[in-house]
Amino acid sequence: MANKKQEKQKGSDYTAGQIQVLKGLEAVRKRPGMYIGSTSARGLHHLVYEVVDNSIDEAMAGHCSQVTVAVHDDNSVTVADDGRGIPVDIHPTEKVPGVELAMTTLHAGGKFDKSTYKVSGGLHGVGVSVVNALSEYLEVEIRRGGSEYRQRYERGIKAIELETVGKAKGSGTSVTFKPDHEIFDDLEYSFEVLSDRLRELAFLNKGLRIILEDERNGKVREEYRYEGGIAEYVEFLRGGRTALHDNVCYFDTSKPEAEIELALQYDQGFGEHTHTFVNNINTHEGGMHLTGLKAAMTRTINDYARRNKIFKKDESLSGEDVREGLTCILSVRVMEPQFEGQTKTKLGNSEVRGAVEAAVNEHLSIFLDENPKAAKVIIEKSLSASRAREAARKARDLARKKSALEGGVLPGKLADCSISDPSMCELYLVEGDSAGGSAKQGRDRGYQAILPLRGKILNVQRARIDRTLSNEEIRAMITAIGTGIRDEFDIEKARYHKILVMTDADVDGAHIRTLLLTFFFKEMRQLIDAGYVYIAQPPLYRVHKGKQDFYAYSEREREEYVKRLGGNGGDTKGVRIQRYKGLGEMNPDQLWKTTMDPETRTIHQVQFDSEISADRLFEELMGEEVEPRRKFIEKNAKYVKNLDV
Ligand code: 0RA
Repeated sequence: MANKKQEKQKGSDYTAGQIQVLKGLEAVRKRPGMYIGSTSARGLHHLVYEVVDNSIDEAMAGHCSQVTVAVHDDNSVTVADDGRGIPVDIHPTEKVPGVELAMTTLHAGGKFDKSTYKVSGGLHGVGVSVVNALSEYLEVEIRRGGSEYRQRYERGIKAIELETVGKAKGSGTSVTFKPDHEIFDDLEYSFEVLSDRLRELAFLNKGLRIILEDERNGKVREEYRYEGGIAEYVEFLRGGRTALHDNVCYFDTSKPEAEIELALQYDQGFGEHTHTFVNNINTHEGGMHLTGLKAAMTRTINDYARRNKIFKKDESLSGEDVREGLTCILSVRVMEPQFEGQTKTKLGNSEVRGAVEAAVNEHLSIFLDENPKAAKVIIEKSLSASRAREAARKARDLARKKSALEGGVLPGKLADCSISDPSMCELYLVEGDSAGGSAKQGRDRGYQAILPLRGKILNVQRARIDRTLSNEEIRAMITAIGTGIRDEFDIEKARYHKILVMTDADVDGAHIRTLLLTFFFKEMRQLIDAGYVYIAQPPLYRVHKGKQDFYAYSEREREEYVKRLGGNGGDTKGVRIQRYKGLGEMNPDQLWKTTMDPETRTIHQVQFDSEISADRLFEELMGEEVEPRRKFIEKNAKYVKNLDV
């Protein structure tokens, strides 16, 4: 009935309600960044998460056991679940089917059901209507009450009324959409990026089966389902690091303020890998739940050690001490989360702090009591961390005194630039003294500084802070950059707003590049977040004939240039190809043209899709295990692909 009536409504016959809808979705199309963050690859992937979130909400409410995400040949995506199906009955006041409200009204997500935790309504949580507005088309299929229904939209505007397709068994929702090329710069979905997030969602929602199908070039299908939930996530994230105790400390408890789930395990490494989630959203900036967790861990471990007379008289452990070598996931579910902070990933609900603190106090102390062997190694580990930290503090004080005496001089190897405005200045970190020499000659000394780095810098992933700071190459880098590291880091003190890593295009170069990025990631994260860190890509080949000279950055480019100069395949017709094995093979002029001149160079800004995948990647590349490092080139190729240009 209602549907028939709407079919006739055209032009000036629109009702006030529909005009509102059109205005709402038009606003989304005008300023998509406001709703999904950006229209780059990140925003594109966000569309999938937005739809998946709705299915996850259905799963969290206990009505859905499986979610399938399929990427089709044309980069359209289907998200299907076996939930209750979006309601199709006519809404009493809005006079349209429930599904139509969901597809056309901003923030309609939580309208139906207020008593459950919602992913949607969280971080971006703008609802599926935004996906609808930003898609060339969107089709929704619903199985519910014995029938199958269907509706279609084009750029947010209804193209086919809700219709009954036929009979159906069971229930569920399937949404297929094709991101609009008028909106997005890049329409290509990344299997890696999708699989990382979907796997994470499967870990966070114990028992939920999530399937990812990629129908593009050769079929790929992955299935994620973890009965152990975040306890399995912790083992997964620990990867190759050697555990200090076999069983993961895990608990799941429900309090009035929040549902709290925690998993943790210690390893022989020196890093801390704690990740916190609120309603499945990674709270990168931490917040109240993290504060509660840290307080409880420090207190419980100290209490246990004191009670069991493990300390020598006035020993005690700091928060940092008890978190060395820790892999930890804290996942909380909160009814009405308040997200704060720059990226809205900091939990503001103060009542959650106490709830988490009490739960962790209780359950961690039970774990320690029940696992005295684990308790003993954890405390020994923390005590050794405490001693190392004390040694590092002494070393730092000494270094500070020394540098005060020297008047904070810049490293001798640095060829600084003459301009002093950091926003105009660039620092090239160059592999090797000989390439460093060429770079010094070839550069524009006005705004380009060169710091040659000799040999391999220390692997910071495996070293403690005291050893990191005793490495000369690293100290030179820190002084040249000017920001300091860790807690003392101050972005305002950056002496350059572009820091470019320039290494050879070979395995060693890739290794050094990864070492440097690991260092930035571990010790100067904000430098990456600020967008100051770049990779300079040197050419792989010079293709020339007579006076014509080209530089190729890939095999494909090389072939293109060879063709352009009239050569092909075996017959090169006087076209000469030089393969560059290292930066040192280029003269200063060539180095300038190919890798340093802003007009012609190729540089990639370093960005991470997700903190967790970056953390895992560095661990794989730089951690204890040898095997992953043998596969270095493969992995590294994948890594560079993940960089946003
Ligand atoms: C609100 C109410 C009901 C289902 C849903 C939302 C729902 C939405 C989506 C979006 C994707 N998959 C979904 N599955 C379910 C049903 C309420 C009822 O049946 O009583």
